[in-house]
Amino acid sequence: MLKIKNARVIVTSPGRNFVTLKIETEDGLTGLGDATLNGRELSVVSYLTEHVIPCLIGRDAHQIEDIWQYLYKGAYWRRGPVTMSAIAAVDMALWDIKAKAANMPLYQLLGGASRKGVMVYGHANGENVEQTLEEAQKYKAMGYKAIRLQSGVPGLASTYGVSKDKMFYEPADNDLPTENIWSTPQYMNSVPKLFQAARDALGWDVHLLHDVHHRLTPIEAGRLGRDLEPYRLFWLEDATPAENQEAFRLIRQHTTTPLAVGEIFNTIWDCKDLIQNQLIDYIRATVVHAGGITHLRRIASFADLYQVKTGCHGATDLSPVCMAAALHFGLSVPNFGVQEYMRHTAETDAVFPHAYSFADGYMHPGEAPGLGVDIDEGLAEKYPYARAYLPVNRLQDGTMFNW
Ligand code: EZ4
Ligand code: CO
Repeated sequence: MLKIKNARVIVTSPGRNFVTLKIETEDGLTGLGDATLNGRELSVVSYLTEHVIPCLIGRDAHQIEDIWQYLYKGAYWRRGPVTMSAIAAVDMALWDIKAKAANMPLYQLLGGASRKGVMVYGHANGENVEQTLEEAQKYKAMGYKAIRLQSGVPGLASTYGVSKDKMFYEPADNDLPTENIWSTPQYMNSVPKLFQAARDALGWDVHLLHDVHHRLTPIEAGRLGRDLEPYRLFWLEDATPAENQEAFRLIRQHTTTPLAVGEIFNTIWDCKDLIQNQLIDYIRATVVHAGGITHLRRIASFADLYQVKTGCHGATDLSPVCMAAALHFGLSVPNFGVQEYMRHTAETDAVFPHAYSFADGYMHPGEAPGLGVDIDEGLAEKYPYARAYLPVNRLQDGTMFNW
């Protein structure tokens, strides 16, 4: 028995907000879990502090599955991003503790390494095609095997995925939501040109990815996928919103461009139909927003039956704690596809010292026992929480749209 003595939530903002759960056992072992929900951070803090932590004290930290079921079934109110991020944080922290108790890096407890490293993709973005490809060349030079390309759309003042601060793209940028303006026809015209130029400039040896960020209807997405077929994308991400999983059937009927979706999914129920009907190729659910390592493994096992691979979300709003968890998961899971990797700022890396590393396009979680991530609480205190929102998006006539 590894009795849980204490648990508390640490909020810090070294350039952006992060919520971290720290669990301590009576034997002095500690575990960390990421609980960051971008733009809605304090709702998870409150869920953990007011409702979850009191139920954890005195429990056996070794009983990860039972505690997961207790928090999921015991709340009565199932699923949803706030609940599942809170459960994820507990789950991550408990796996961290169990692996430290075993004196092993977590991936060893998950079945051991299935590969040498975790292939990651970086984000190249620019105001126009030329700038985007210049950025992509930098990623290629750093050894990346896979690169996501997002470019400004001619005629639109701003576009999802394009920022000034290239390595640390940060969408949650304001004390109140920033407003963007969107035009689907202008976007649809610009993307194939970007990828044609990209193949000319970068060649065919590098995987290229693109994120539509939920902005097309299924039939528009079918058209874009078809237009992009000559450029052999690794994947087309979030082509249409997925509340209606059936929507992806229409896209599938029109294109062989591989499809990825799921960074906003919270449970296996959000992707069950997509997976069992083979409507997608990559599932992007990630540790922090999909109920932790325990639940993500369940999603991945189910996906494996249908040859759907993993492609975990890994933007800067997922803390280094989640990044480490994703790397242990990615190193061990049989149906690994790719891992998104947006680098954190130096300030964030200093608050969360970690064992994981990048080399030649691959990441490795390292050999430190547990997740291999710590939090420097003294340093964390120096960066107080600052409210920040993701942008919103309107059509040119003012109609509220998907961001
Ligand atoms: O908009 O992480 O693929 N990555 C993405 C990200 C998400 C943010 C939301 O918090 O789509 O940029
Ligand atoms: Co995305």
